[in-house]
This record gives sequence, structure tokens and C-alpha cells, in this order.
Amino acid sequence: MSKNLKIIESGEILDLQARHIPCPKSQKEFAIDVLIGLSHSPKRLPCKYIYDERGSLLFERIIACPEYYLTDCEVEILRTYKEEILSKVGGGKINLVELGAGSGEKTKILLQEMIAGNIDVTFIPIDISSSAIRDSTDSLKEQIPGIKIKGLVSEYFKGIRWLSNLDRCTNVILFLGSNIGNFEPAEADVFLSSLWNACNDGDYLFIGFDLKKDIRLLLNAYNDSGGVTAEFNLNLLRRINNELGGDFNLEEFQYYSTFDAISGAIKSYLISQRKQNVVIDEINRLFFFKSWESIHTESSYKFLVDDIVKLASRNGFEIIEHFFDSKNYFVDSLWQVKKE
Ligand code: AVJ
Repeated sequence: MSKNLKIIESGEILDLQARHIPCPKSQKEFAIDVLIGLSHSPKRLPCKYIYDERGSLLFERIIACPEYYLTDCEVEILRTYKEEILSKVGGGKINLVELGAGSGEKTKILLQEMIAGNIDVTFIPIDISSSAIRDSTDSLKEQIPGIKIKGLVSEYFKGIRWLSNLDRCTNVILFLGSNIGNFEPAEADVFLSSLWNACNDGDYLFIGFDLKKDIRLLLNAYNDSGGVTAEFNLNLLRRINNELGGDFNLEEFQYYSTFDAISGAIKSYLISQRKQNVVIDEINRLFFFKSWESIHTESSYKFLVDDIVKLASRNGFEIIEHFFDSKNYFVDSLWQVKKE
């Protein structure tokens, strides 16, 4: 770790993932995860692989769908409570760290408020995708002149640990958009306790949760009338075709998503509409699909406030405040790391 320590200048991007070998490590991981997922019964694929360049653009289009209420709610929360949120985290030197940087639109609301309030802030987007970091860094530098940005291309925890070795700032970590909902419950605990370990006492986590609500609203959000969410999920198979030499016929797979009331999650699937074989060259495998056999592609967990309270306390965080939108569809919760 300490060998990696190097002060990065504002505007510079440090790539902790850089490898000087022709076959990137990430490509091998993709192949292995596809092999494991399609060999599993029932078949499954990790949703993180939806997000190549095309997948990220499709997600931007989902955000623009009228049925997908999550982003609008969170933007409303940030616009309404930005001053209150910032008054809670105090006025010292702050690292605003964003996990899974996205387009930076929501973060911009907080950053502009901090800069207007003369808070000494450095924005640190952390993402394993260097193109995502490059894009959000470039657009924010353009939109907020004089902003200090240090992009970190790294796995989340490696990046945060690197930060806490670096300086004595308060870290305010953003994990927005109900991205936490993509983890299975046991994985969410591993994620939060690892985050706690990487943080210093007194650091903050500002984390978004989509709340349980009328099931019709939930179902509509994942079944938009324009079929964008279907395309988004199918992008997984397209990526396997393009990057791993797969021969999935996308027309033969139907997107289906449903609310599982027992686990409390929207579960999304790609379903083989007929009996077929799929060859994936890069992993030297042929996969057999029965007719109507499913591949689980994504879980999007929905929460009760009570679930959130337990999640925080179980993993060593103290809840400072919940910020709700006016419809009570979504909550951004401000937590503080307690180590003493
Ligand atoms: C970005 C993970 C929060 O689960 O709602 C949107 C992704 N999937 N539509 C979600 C997604 C289908 C989204 N998250």
C-alpha cells in the first residue's frame, strides 16, 4: 500500500488499477464470472457487467424514463436539504468521495453549495472504470471552475484506505442512487463493514435507499414502456458476445422483472424463449438452455426505515439524519463512522 502513496495534484487522475500487461485483469475477471454464473443453477450473471460504455448510456436513458422515479426523488432531496446536510458535516477540510461516480449531476448540487459556502473541499470520485472517472472529472472541471478534483481509478476500499493514509481531512462518502440495493443482504453487510474499516472515526457516509412502496410503482419503474430497461439487461448478453466471443441470439431472450415480496427486491431476469445452446469461445464452453430457463441478472432491494436503522447499527455507523423526498419514495441517510 505505502509504495503506492503519491500525492496527486488537483485535476490529476491516479490509476491504482493500472497493469502493464496486454490482457487486462478486468477482462479475465469478466470471463471467470460469466463461467461461474452460467454454470450455476439457477443461472445468473453479475449486474455490474451491464455497465460498459453502452450500458452506462442506457442507464442514463433509464433515468430519463418517467416511470423511473428514483433519480428525481434523490435530486429533490439534494436540492431541498443541501444546506442542512452540509451543516451536519461541519466546516473543516473535506474530501467528498463518491463511490461509483456516474455522470456527476447529483454530486454537482452538493459541490456547488460547498464552494459557495467557502468550504475547503476536494472531490474524489472513485470508480474501477477509468472512462467513468475521466468523463465526470472533465465535465465537473468545466462546470465548476476552480474545483479541486482528484479522480481515483481503484476498487472502492483500496481507494478509501489509500485516502485515509494520505491526509487528515474528514471524508464524506457518497453512495447514491440506491446502488446499495444491488447487493444481496449478506453482501451489503460485507460492503458496509469493509467501508467502516477503511474509514476514520468521525467520517461520514451519505447513502441512498429506495423505499418500499405500492408494488405497481415498483414494477413500472423496472418495466418502462419504451423497453429501455429490457435493452439495458440484454446488454449483458451483447457484451458477452462482443468481448468473450459468445453467440447469444438476443431476440431469443425475454426480459422479465418482478417484485419478490418475501426478500423485498425487484428481481430481473433474461429468459430463454426456447431450448438452445450458446457457445462462448473465450471460456471454451457450451451452455445448454431449456425452454423458459432464466438467467438472474439483477436484484434491486427496497427498504423500510427500520431495515436501514438495523443496517447502520449492525455495521458500526450512527445515524445522524434521514432526508426524505416529498412523496416518501426515497431516503438519503447521513451516517457517521463510530470507532471509539
Ligand atoms: C443503479 C442499481 C440503483 O437497481 O434501480 C435501473 C439500476 N436497473 N433499472 C436500480 C437499474 C434497472 C439501478 N441502480
